[in-house]
Amino acid sequence: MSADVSRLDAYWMPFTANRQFKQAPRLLTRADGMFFRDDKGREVLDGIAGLWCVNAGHNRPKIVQAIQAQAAELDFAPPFQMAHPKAFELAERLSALTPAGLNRIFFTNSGSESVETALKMAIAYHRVRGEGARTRLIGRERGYQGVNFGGISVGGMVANRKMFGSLLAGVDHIRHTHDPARNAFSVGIPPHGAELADDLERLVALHDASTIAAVIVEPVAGSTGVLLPPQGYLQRLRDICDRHGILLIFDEVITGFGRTGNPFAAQTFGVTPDLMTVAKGITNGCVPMGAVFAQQKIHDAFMTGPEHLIEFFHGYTYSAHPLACAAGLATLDTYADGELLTRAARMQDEFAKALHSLRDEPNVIDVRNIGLVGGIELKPLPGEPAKRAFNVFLDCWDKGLLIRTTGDTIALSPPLIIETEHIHRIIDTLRGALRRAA
Ligand code: PXG
Ligand code: PLP
Repeated sequence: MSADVSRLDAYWMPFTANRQFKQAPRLLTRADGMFFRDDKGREVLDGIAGLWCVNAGHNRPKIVQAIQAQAAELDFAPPFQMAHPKAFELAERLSALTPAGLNRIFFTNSGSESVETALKMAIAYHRVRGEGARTRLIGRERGYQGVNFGGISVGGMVANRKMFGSLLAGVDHIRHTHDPARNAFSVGIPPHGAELADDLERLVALHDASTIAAVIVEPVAGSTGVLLPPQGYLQRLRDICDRHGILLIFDEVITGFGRTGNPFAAQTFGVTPDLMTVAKGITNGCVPMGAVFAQQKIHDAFMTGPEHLIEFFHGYTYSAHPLACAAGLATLDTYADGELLTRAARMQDEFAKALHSLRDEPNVIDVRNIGLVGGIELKPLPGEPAKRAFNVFLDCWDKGLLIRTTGDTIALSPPLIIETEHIHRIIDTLRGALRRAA
């Protein structure tokens, strides 16, 4: 396609440097397995599973066929006071994969919607139990909970918050866990910082537990630069929540569906939340869908009052959309066929070794890894934060590799079908780009 600006004007692109992009558009036109193709027919290795979502790789036949067949059979079914069979089937299948007790599934269409849903569920849960004063929501600095108002309020990425006014009232944040002074170049889970969870006790002392509904954290923070929880940190958060009757929400939009070596990071870390938000890998990124997994006790608390009345005044036109449910079922089949939800555990040592081989390349100040997630933090160019990493991104694209950058951290999250040859190709390409960016 030609870079005719008149054809590029109308599309206001999300989270994109629009003017820079439109001068030299990067257009993807096909995908299969580990690879994209661009509009010039070049092969581009997908180092980030699309956007942390195409966990089984691209163009998987079962998923493609399921979507095609569903579109011809039932295009839409209203989700309020009505349903279609695959919504129940998918919820049952998912509830068999989730950590203990998270067996009530509420469908949404994105991670952002899942977060809004979980926050509302938490506040309403306390209210239906007669603890209506518990309305405060606690997030974490450097957290990413999507882009809607609840999510940016509990989130902790400054650029995503500062333009948008006063946000939700009654929100506070615990400290983030990024501590390169003590943990730089840790292989896997960093050793130092479990005590950072005690920051929640500080907020309990300030606000009183009786005003706090929930705490939401990503088990591993993705968007903000692959920040891992220190050893013992998540368990400590769980214990503090239990002590004070606060619900613990894990935002597993990125970590869900195999990224850390188990179906969910809650299983990898052995800590079970009260609510879990997911999206992305639930349909292998093929049809927009998200979900909230709730402990049965939370669901059951709503099931009171006259039976003909709606219990939870919340839902989306496209909740449990037939195309998404069909894609979700075929995605779970595809994950099962390839044992993909535990494959990251089998690949992580090899992946970690390759990643950490970059530690002595120019300007690398930290390397972080878990499962099939990697973070490579670079020293910023003086006075130009994020530019060095963006230059590496552009260089990799030029050499046929798609990576993701956030600030000066490079994030890798390849499809879980990755093989040794792809790992080498990713690392070799990155190594060259890091040297050229020096
Ligand atoms: N929570 C978490 C933890 C996420 O990672 C969302 C919520 C929002 O999901 P939706 O589907 O509304 O985008 C996310 C999304 C990146 C990147 O490059 C990460 C996300 C989205 C876009 C880019 O790190 N995560
Ligand atoms: N705005 C208007 C005017 C609507 O009628 C609706 C849904 O009916 C919405 C927003 C919400 O849309 P959705 O259910 O797709 O989130």
